[in-house]
Amino acid sequence: MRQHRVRTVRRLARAAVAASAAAAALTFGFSAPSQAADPSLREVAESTGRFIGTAVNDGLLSNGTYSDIVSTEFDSVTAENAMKWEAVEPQRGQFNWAGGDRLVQFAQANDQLVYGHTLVWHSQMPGWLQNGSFSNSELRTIVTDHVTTQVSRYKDKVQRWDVVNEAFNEDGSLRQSKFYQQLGASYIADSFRAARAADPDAKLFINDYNTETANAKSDGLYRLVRDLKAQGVPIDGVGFQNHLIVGQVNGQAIRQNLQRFADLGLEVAVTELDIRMRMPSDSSKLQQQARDYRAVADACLAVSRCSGITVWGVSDRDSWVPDVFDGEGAACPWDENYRPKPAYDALRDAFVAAGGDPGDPDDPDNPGDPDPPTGDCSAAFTVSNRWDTGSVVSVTIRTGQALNGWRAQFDLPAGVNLANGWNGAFSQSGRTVTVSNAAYNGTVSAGGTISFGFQTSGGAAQDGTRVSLGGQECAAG
Ligand code: 9MR
Repeated sequence: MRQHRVRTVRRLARAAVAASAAAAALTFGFSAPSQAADPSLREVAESTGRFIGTAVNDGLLSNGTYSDIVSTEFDSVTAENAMKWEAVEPQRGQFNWAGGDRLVQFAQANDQLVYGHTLVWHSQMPGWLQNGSFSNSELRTIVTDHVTTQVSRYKDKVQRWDVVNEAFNEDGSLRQSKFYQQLGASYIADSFRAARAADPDAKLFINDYNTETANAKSDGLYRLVRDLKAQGVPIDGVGFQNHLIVGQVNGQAIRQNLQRFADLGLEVAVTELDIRMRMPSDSSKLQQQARDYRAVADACLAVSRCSGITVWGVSDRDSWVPDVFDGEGAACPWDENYRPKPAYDALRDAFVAAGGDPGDPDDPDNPGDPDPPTGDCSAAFTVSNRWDTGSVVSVTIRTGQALNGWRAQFDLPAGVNLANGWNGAFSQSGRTVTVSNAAYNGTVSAGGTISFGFQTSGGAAQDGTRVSLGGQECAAG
């Protein structure tokens, strides 16, 4: 977002980070983080039309230093554990939404997207499911009911879901999970269909690890998603976890692999990035780690359908790595004392190099991009969810002529502000909101559609608001 208001708010927020970090240092006995750079990661990412996210550990949100970094540096959050099946449905049919709801509220308060993780996964299943014995048809109903209930709960609040997680063996065959053993591969298509029915606007992903480059496992994943698409199964994207090792990152191979999935017409995303090293860390390992982070970020940014990057944890203090890999750690962009590491700078540099420096919007030398031309258009502006102080809107524009880059505009009611948006780069000036294409959805064929969505704060948007495309008002439609 380019508007001055947002930047000012964020500058103030960063000052608050420094202040509360100093307070936290007294409380927790570690030193205050050095001031993170300005503009923040989320600002440079938003200017490229991509998101930058982090896994969030629910228990740490009450730590001011932690939550300040999450809110000021990231525009997307993923629940590290709170939305997993064992957390959400600990007893059959009894749901515990506390952790997930907290994260969604945090995201709404901080203008962030939510990446939902994860609906159907062989790991972290509740005991009743793991150990229970069910007929095939009962198990199918259990799976689709769970997907339906959870996606419905967070309809219009979670923009992307890892519907199926880690379905593959290393050799590219499907993992012998309880789901696969009883239901065969059909559990995957059924899960996606249930998710689409519950929230038609959420982007539906399949997510896995060790699939970052071309290998037997990613080949198996490729064949599956190609076939799902061919069968009309509602899948939108593929998540690549990217739990990597310092010194073993091949950016070019990652880019090529992202591109082959993108060429199937799918969104791709880096969903769980961390890059671990053998401990103790030293400055040469940290420098290599920074180069490796940069390589992954550059790979995503080189692929127009790569919508964003999520890191798996803010700081080395919070990471899952040391618990699982003996003698390894220091995998995150912030260190144990919440100080940004060279890896943090590398991520920022990657977005800036991809055109992500928002610059100063008050600078007359920074006029923004010219309006691309458009022909006739019709637009549906639909408020899909509203509450006292906000709303969720989805906009679909049909264009009469082929576009290579687009810019849409509309007005919000007085006092209503744009909070966050997806599938476009958003800015607000007065009541007017301008949305231009993200890197991955600028090309639209004649008769094709543009879809984006956003949340408001301060009040609700109005159903049926008129939209213009390239300066021409679109018909209602
Ligand atoms: O980071 C998560 C850790 O706290 C949990 O104990 C663990 C349980 O399996 O899951 C970790 O997150 C995993 C993610 O959900 C799926 N991909 C691999 C991640 C790291 O194990």
